[in-house]
Amino acid sequence: MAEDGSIREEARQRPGARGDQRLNWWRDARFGMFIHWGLYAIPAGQWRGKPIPGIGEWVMLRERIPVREYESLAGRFNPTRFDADAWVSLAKQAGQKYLVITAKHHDGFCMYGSNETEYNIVDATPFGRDPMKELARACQEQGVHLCFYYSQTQDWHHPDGDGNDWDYDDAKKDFAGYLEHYVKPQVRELLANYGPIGLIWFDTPKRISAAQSRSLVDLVHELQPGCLVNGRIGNALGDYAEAGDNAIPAELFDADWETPATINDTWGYKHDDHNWKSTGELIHKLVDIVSKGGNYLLNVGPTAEGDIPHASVARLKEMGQWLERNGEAIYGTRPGPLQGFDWGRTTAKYDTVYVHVFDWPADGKVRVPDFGQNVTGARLVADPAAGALPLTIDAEGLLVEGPASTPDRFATAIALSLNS
Ligand code: JFZ
Repeated sequence: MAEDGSIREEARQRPGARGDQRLNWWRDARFGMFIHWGLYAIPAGQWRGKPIPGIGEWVMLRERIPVREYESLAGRFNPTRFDADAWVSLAKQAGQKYLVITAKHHDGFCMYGSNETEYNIVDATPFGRDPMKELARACQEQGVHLCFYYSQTQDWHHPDGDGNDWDYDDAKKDFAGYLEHYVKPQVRELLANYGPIGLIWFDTPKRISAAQSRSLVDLVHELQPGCLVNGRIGNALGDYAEAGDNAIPAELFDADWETPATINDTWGYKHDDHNWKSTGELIHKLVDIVSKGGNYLLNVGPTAEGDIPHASVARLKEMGQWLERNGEAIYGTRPGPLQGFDWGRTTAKYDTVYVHVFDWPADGKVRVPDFGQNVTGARLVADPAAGALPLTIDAEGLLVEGPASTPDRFATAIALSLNS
């Protein structure tokens, strides 16, 4: 799964998903918000005063923290600054059309009110609220698709879940029983109690057989036919392929796929990870992914108080402002006809091809190689008032004359109208 080559293989095996109309909203969305939030936000990358390398939400496994000791974090979890409306509004402002949040990550702690275990945010924390209920309401109100991340194989808290071999004997685990009597009832809860769910994001499909993956996919579709399942349900099943974390395929990939990605280097909040990608890098990645037919699922890791780190907020808002100007060239688009050139990317929609220019030429003259279609006009997507741009066609292709000064410091989208 780690290399983009393997999502190709996985997608090749996935039966007929390409024509599935249930994915239409997701295909048009192109950009989503991932939220990794759980007890691991309290240690925030440190344990017993020592920094723990690696991704923050893995601290329990990394340090082989005994269940009884890790559990005690719940008694301290009180994110009073959590504000569902503000989180969903941030996603909106960022131009993200769906939101995927950790209902249960590998540490096994349920971030929603579950009847299957008391190890959940409502019953085990001083906070006592169900953030998923609040997010479900806010998402409904603001028109964002709510989706749940659910760790179906790894559960370091459950005696029969995968991953914890320091508290539990691996050889004695009843993984099938865990799936049947714990995972499935929890998936039922998530699909019964929070309204329409856009998709369930499963992860790390180790130990799970094809029959087991299939029965989970079937359960999701039976409970909510419109709810999608991501590729990490395992065994080349699910409705779309998942790339490796932060991995972007080198070339156009004609399938439904998504890249989950971090803004810094962790999913769960770590207070010493300040390795933030710049807004320009993030926008280029978004354009790159969309130009190759994928979706970008970009993560934030809120703190134990319930705040989304300011560095993330600032970048997301700038991305949203760029999308406010250039969204026409992103949402609802499909890969463009020109692939594999270094100064930009192309996307396409109906009778328009969008050329996203990363490096604006000093003289404002953009040369677009011929792509075999009849281009009748050019305009700047972000600046309709500028009108038609002078366009010349010769043997080499198109010459579009834009302004000499860079129109957009992140990327400039030029719309080329086609005569069809
Ligand atoms: C998984 C989780 O273990 C991690 O905590 C986080 O939730 C992330 C989104 O997903 O980590 C993975 C899963 C798959 C790959 C890499 C990390 N992969 O295929 O490259």
